Amino acid sequence: MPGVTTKTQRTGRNRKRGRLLLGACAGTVTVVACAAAGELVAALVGTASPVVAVGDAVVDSTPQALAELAIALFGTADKVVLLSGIVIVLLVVGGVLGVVALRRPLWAYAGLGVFAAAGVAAVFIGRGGDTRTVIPVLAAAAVGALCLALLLRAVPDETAPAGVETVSGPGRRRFVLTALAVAAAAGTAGVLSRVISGFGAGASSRAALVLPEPAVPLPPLPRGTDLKVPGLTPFTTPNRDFYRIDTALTVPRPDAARWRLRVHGLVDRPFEIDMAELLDLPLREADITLACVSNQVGGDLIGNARWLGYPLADLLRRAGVHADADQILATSHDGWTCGTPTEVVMDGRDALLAVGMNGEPLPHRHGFPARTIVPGLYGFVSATKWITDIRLTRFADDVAYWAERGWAVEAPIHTMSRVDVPAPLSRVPAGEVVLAGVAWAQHRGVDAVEVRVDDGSWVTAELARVPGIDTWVQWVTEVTVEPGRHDVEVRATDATGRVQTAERAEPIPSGATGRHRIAFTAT
Ligand SMILES: Nc1nc2c(c(=O)[nH]1)N[C@H]1C(S)=C(S)[C@@H](COP(=O)(O)O)O[C@H]1N2
Ligand SMILES: [Mo]
Repeated sequence: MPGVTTKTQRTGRNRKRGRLLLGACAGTVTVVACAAAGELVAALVGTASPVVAVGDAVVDSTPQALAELAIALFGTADKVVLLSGIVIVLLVVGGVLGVVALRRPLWAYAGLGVFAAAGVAAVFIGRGGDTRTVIPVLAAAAVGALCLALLLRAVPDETAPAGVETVSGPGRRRFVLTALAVAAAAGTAGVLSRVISGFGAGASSRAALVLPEPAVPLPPLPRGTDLKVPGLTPFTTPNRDFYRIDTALTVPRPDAARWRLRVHGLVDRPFEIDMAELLDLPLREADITLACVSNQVGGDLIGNARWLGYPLADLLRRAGVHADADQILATSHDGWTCGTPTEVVMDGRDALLAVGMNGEPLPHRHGFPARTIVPGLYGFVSATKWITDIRLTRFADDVAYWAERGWAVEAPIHTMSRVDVPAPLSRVPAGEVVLAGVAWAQHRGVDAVEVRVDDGSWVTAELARVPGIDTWVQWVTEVTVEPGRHDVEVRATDATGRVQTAERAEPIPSGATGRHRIAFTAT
């Protein structure tokens, strides 16, 4: 009868809807179990988890424009956003698979198979190419199939007479209990995987690592490197505040005891060195400010630390570099690559294979157990974290990770300055106002910093002391301003006499240029 719904029809429809819901639930719980199993097995095997493997593949094959958009939108939270996106997609796809499974279980299992195949493909697309990652992928798929079978069996039968096995009766209870049990098992596996990777060999080997005294120590920082102006960036960036940029979705934690660095390629005497041997070498300290090429004018992807390490030049001399090897191609534990001009590393500057940062072993986020650091070059062409391999080659023959994606091959850090005080858009009392900030021109040194208010005349700021030419320098000055809104602009002059350009350039391909300008209100 059109327009009229009978009671039986209604219960039938409700029951159907309830079943669909249970199916979707079975699918999502299955996916959660898959992911958890993947995490756990990955932690046990010591490889990337399937979700991270897929994320790596996405990162590595994302077109440059999209990657930039993601960074512009989410900044350093881009990793979290990407991983959350993957998880959401997985949950939705799981729900759909679950619904499909009610009618066509085989299709759902085939869907799981497609998942597994995509995971395996991701392992081979992503950098690193640690084929052992296939193990957690397959384990996840197997656990998924098992859980799906379990959950499907618990979904009450559609054809059962009402009151016996209905979706609202004991049948549903059985399903809910099964789903809860699977979810609890997944939760336990997830927590366990965190515990295992957290207390894994990498973590304990960092705790156990004792840095030797430097053979060539630096004196303490000269008095007056830090002007201690409130709101001004400290001269030394504490490790926990140091910016982190890398393509790794989860922080690699290589085991220092098993770490080896191979030096090979266009050299006379290729060799390998392990951590014990490296720590036995005469290490030196260097104050170096590291900056990211993606840093915008006024941005904070820059930090300064006292590094402890062995001169890269000495390491290369030990290998005997061929005259035509113009590129040092470094590779990290997770397969990222970095190309540095050989000439720059050999020119006498403090280019280091670093093991220490501000008096402690490198934090995992900053490349434990060893990384390179080259004063004067942006990080993407010089500062390989979790380094495992150095191959001498030629720029004509090998292209590093970011160069392949449109970034520059050679990338010296631009002369740059930033206003920290007053904070942009802040309110300060009118009259005498303190202006302060930092300026940098690594390996050239900053000779002068000038500021001007409201496009007036340039005022020379006072510079703090610095231990050398490889760090940033704090600057400070005082101006008198009327109540109202004001602009502050800053420019640095480096020791080669070059004044920081006003010409605006985007970070890609070789670093942003232009001058930092902030506005504040005097009241
Ligand atoms: N293994 C690895 N090392 C890496 C990167 C990376 O993606 N992977 N990124 C580089 C970039 S772009 C920068 S700016 C510096 C940042 O070092 P930090 O995270 O210790 O500040 O690391 C460099 N070393
Ligand atoms: Mo960077």
